[in-house]
Amino acid sequence: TYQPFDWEEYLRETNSVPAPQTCFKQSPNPQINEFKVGMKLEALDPRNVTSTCIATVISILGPRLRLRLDGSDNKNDFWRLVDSSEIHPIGHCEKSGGMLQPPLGFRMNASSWPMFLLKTLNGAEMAPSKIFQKEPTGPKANLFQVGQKLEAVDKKNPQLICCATVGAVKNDQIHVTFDGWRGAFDYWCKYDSRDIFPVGWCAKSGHPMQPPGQKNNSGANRFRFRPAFTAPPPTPPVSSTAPEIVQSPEADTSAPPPPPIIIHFRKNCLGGPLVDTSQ
Ligand code: MLZ
Repeated sequence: TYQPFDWEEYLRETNSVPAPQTCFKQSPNPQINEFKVGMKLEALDPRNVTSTCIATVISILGPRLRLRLDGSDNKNDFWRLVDSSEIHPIGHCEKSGGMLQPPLGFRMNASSWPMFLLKTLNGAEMAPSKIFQKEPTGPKANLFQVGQKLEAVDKKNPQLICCATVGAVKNDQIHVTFDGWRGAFDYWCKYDSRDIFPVGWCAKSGHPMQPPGQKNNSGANRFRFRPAFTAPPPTPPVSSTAPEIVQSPEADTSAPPPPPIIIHFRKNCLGGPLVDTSQ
């Protein structure tokens, strides 16, 4: 059985606080997902946002839809919330004076697009407009603070929503860092990104949540069990004697320094063919 992540315990362990709901462009109440696998809708092409394409629901996780553009391949699926402003019922584009476009990387000749579109929509199950939800209004300013916890989409594995921390705040952006993972997954996004959620969002909306990673070296696991105050690292001992002797990092600092090595030069001795005697 699926064990929901225990945020309360984790916040205690890490001595941290969640970013308040008011920071996010997310509905405070969970969105009901009435979409079904196979339904068709209109979606902006994520790789070319000026064009509206036909998309099919491939799978469903909580209030999120895994979408694939018709005529595209299966390597460019993307996820949208049921209250995304980037999805609409079929007919919306035409009503607003636009035309449905082939997706970037349309696998057929562009000239076959009109016929492809006709065949794609013929007899298709179209998502009814009543199941599309209105996008919430976001906050007017960046209210996030460094150290606050949140749940965030892993853009490299976009089906995953993971335990994260605000690592930095700059103007209208925040740096999303993933707890227990090396920086490779971290990213900057706008404060009103639809990919970030308040603590508890997954549990409320029936979406799985990824607990912190287990990586333990240097920067990783860096948000687990972080004490409230971290003492600065100890400074190396300062030697009062023999300032000329520089010790290697491995040297045992408790041992007395070795005696100096004395090298004698016999000035009038020819050193052999490899020794330059001109200096
Ligand atoms: N299987 C992947 C998942 C990484 C998920 C990280 N999320 C922040 C991996 O181990 O690389």
